[in-house]
Amino acid sequence: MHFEDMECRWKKPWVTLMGATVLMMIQIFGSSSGCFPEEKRSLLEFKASYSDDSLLPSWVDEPNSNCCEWERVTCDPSSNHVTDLSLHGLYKDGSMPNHYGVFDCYGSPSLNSSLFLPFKELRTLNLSFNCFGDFIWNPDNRSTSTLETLETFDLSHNNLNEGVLEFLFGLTSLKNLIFAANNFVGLFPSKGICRLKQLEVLDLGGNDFEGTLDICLSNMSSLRTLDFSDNSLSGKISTTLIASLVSLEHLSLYGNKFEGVFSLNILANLTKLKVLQLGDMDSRTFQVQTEHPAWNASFQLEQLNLFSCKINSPTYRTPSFLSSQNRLKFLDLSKNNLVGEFPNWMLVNYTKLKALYLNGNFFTGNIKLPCGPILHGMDQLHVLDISSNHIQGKLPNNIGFFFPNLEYLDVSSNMFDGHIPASIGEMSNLTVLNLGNNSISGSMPENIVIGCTSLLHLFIEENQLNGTLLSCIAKPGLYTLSASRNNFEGSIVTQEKCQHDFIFLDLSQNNFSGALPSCLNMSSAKIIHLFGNRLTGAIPEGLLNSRRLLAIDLSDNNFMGTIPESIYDSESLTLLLLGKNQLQGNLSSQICELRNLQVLDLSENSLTGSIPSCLENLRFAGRMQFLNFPNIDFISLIPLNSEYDMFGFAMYAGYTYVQVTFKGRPLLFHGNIVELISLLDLSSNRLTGEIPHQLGDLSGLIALNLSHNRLSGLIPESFHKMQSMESLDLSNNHLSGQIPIQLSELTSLSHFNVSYNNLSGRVPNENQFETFDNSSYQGNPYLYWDNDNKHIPITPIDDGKKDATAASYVTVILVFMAIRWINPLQE
Ligand SMILES: *[C@@H]1O[C@H](CO)[C@@H](O)[C@H](O)[C@H]1NC(C)=O
Ligand SMILES: *[C@@H]1O[C@H](CO)[C@@H](O)[C@H](O)[C@H]1NC(C)=O
Ligand SMILES: *[C@@H]1O[C@H](CO)[C@@H](O)[C@H](O)[C@H]1NC(C)=O
Ligand SMILES: *[C@@H]1O[C@H](CO)[C@@H](O)[C@H](O)[C@H]1NC(C)=O
Ligand SMILES: *[C@@H]1O[C@H](CO)[C@@H](O)[C@H](O)[C@H]1NC(C)=O
Ligand SMILES: *[C@@H]1O[C@H](CO)[C@@H](O)[C@H](O)[C@H]1NC(C)=O
Ligand SMILES: *[C@@H]1O[C@H](CO)[C@@H](O)[C@H](O)[C@H]1NC(C)=O
Ligand SMILES: *[C@@H]1O[C@H](CO)[C@@H](O)[C@H](O)[C@H]1NC(C)=O
Ligand SMILES: *[C@@H]1O[C@H](CO)[C@@H](O)[C@H](O)[C@H]1NC(C)=O
Ligand SMILES: *[C@@H]1O[C@H](CO)[C@@H](O)[C@H](O)[C@H]1NC(C)=O
Ligand SMILES: *[C@@H]1O[C@H](CO)[C@@H](O)[C@H](O)[C@H]1NC(C)=O
Ligand SMILES: CC(=O)N[C@H]1CO[C@H](CO)[C@@H](O)[C@@H]1O
Repeated sequence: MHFEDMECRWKKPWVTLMGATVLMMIQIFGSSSGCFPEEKRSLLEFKASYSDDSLLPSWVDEPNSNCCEWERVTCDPSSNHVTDLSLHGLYKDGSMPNHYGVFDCYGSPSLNSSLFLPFKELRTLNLSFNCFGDFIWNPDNRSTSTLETLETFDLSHNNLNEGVLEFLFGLTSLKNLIFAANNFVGLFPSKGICRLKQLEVLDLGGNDFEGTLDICLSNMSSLRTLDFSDNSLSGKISTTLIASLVSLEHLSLYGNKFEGVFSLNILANLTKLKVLQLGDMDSRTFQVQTEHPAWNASFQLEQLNLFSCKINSPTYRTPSFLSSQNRLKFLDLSKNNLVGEFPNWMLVNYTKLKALYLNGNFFTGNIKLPCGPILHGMDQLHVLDISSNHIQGKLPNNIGFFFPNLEYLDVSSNMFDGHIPASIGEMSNLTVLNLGNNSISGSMPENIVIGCTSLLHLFIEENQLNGTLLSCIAKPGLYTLSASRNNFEGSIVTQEKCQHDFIFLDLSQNNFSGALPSCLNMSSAKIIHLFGNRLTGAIPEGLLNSRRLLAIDLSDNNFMGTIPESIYDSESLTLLLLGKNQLQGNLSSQICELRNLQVLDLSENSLTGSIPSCLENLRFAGRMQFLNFPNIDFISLIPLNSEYDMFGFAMYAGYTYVQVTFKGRPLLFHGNIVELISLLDLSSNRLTGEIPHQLGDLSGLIALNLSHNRLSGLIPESFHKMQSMESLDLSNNHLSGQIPIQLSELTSLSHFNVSYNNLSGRVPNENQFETFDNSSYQGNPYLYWDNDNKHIPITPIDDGKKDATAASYVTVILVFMAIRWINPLQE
């Protein structure tokens, strides 16, 4: 029988006859078995503050709807009062950072605290991850006993300011206060907070509080968790305070500006301590001392973070108390300059370890893993980072059997030699493998290509690997392949595998050869570096058909034919380097569609036609920083979201992106940031016609090289507007007329070359021009100087040398940065 039929039959006889009775019954049940009307009204008002109707569908404004049965609402079964509201993550974008790594809170509602005042028995209120920016409350209500039953209040991951803390005055039962990752600034509000003596959890991490860690906290004798990580607290960490918090299980103070020596002996009696995080202080003096005075730990840690703490300076010895900490699950001692033999014992004794970071130290010696009967050694370990040490020798052959569940392995920037162990192919959960910058030789084992089924990011650059890389490049699902500066050879791709998922592909400076198949399709790519190989044939349209392209470097190969049209759709393209090939055809004005170009190098080809005047529309923004690596950890350690675009953010934010915190989110970051200068190099082609005066509007351009072409006409006067110009090379053309006197306004100019043209008239000697010698002008017989003391007449001696100054500007400064967010595998 159909449900609707039943309902209809039920209604017909009863509604007319018993209408009054039914109404009465609804009223009776509404107050005894349903929820309280004022609580229900508040909830509906809360829902209404979101204009999103699809939100909280069970919360309906109907007389017989019991709000105790609504989603995210829990009531006390006997009193029918609401006790628990789990209203986290309601803002639709609030759970994922946006393109810029911050929570985009556009259009999020205000949080009206009055809505929660009617709840007489509310114990838990979770409003985290909601993007609340405004908190509305009435200060007159402070003294009235409101929410006096509230025990757990989670407002973390919103956009609120410190004004919210005043609201806490009335919350006398509060035990768990979790206000992490908001916009609280100013001095730590000890007056408010220290009244809450019964607090067990105090989490204000990821804000921007200043001042010292207030001693008044020592009155909180029940405190289990104290988290002030990622704020701006300074001064010495009060040892009296820490020693008095005898119930402490979790102490997080990393990412502040604390100063002075913090000696771990004061923790000796905190028997319950499980989590200790002190790393990454923005202060020159902060250091952690573990050996003096002598002490014995009465705790067994599960997490220890001492990232960048100058541990035991100046001896830099590995903390000895660690030998008894066998319950560790997470250990980060990275960036401490620790010396001595690599602590192989950690890989044996810490059987519960999930993540081990020992990178950025001076550990020496070899990696030794016990072999024999133990096949599966550390099967809990997911992350192992021992990069940037001085470790030598071979990677152990059994590494893949010993760490079968590794997801992240980074041994880069050591002195490893020998072959890549085939057993790495046993690590079927490995997503990131970084072997870069070692002395590893031999070929890429097929086992890895076949066995590492989860591999997304492979880094093997700067080694001595050889053989072909065909099957590796063809590996399905690989997002990152960084294999530059090896001795690989042979073809890159074949007809059999045309579709690739690469976001980052760097095969530069190897010995790859052959033509690329025309079927190639790399529609996800952001960065493609193939420079410095021996590739031939046409550049396939599909190599450059990704709309998301940011950087292309195909220079120094033997590519022929014309520049593929597909490239002109890549609106974000920042670097386009096709120099030193054999490209032909007219320089198309379509190039002007690449408005975001910062570096354009088409030099040393056979391009014809004239210079498009529309080039003035390009961005050429002076100096900027560019992330030359994908944010591998980001992609791998949080749920992969294909819409999430780290690059757009990193490109324009440069260093500031260090400050955009992901606030306690489990992120790690490694990146190479390249500083780029605006460069336009069209030299050594067959370009004809005049230099468009519109180029003068490229005021951010730092280097312009149009030399070795067939350009004629005048040097545009408008060039005096290129105020950032440091290098200008117009040599070896057919330019005539005078050198515009206005060019002497280019006060940053340090390299200037107009030699071998037909220029005439007076040579400017004002400002920078005083510093240029004859070599800038030779081969122009009709040029003369006012007072000819320092310049001898110019004789046309063509030594055939091509000026390389501008080219060397391309990528100047490599800044390596490693930023880490702590807690990646917190349970
Ligand atoms: C906040 O909620 C209270 C109680 O429902 C209401 O009276 C008040 O108008 C609201 N304030 C704002 C600014 O919406
Ligand atoms: C609040 O909700 C978030 C998101 O689900 C959760 O991570 C957090 O643990 C909750 N807070 C409390 C105190 O349970
Ligand atoms: C602890 O609380 C007591 C009683 O309220 C107060 O007298 C004392 O000053 C507090 N201690 C600190 C260190 O704030
Ligand atoms: C730890 O407890 C022992 C014994 O009670 C005591 O001697 C020592 O001073 C305490 N250490 C600290 C740092 O409080
Ligand atoms: C630490 O423990 C060892 C062995 O139990 C003991 O000999 C030593 O005196 C202790 N050190 C301190 C400072 O308590
Ligand atoms: C590692 O554990 C073994 C056996 O439990 C122990 O003998 C050894 O001292 C430990 N090594 C270190 C450095 O703590
Ligand atoms: C890989 O991960 C899955 C789930 O994430 C897990 O069940 C499995 O045990 C892990 N290890 C291996 C070797 O597959
Ligand atoms: C490569 O490793 C060496 C140490 O082995 C280090 O000095 C150098 O900075 C590393 N290079 C890069 C690019 O990381
Ligand atoms: C790779 O290099 C090794 C030496 O490291 C050499 O023995 C081997 O022949 C080379 N293989 C290829 C394919 O060039
Ligand atoms: C590159 O490969 C060719 C053969 O394809 C070989 O003749 C040449 O020596 C190789 N160059 C380098 C630098 O290994
Ligand atoms: C390239 O691949 C993308 C996505 O896989 C697809 O949408 C597109 O049609 C392909 N382009 C060509 C020319 O095959
Ligand atoms: C719940 C409660 O006490 N609300 C009071 C807050 O303050 C305003 C104005 O002072 C009162 O009108 C409310 O009753």
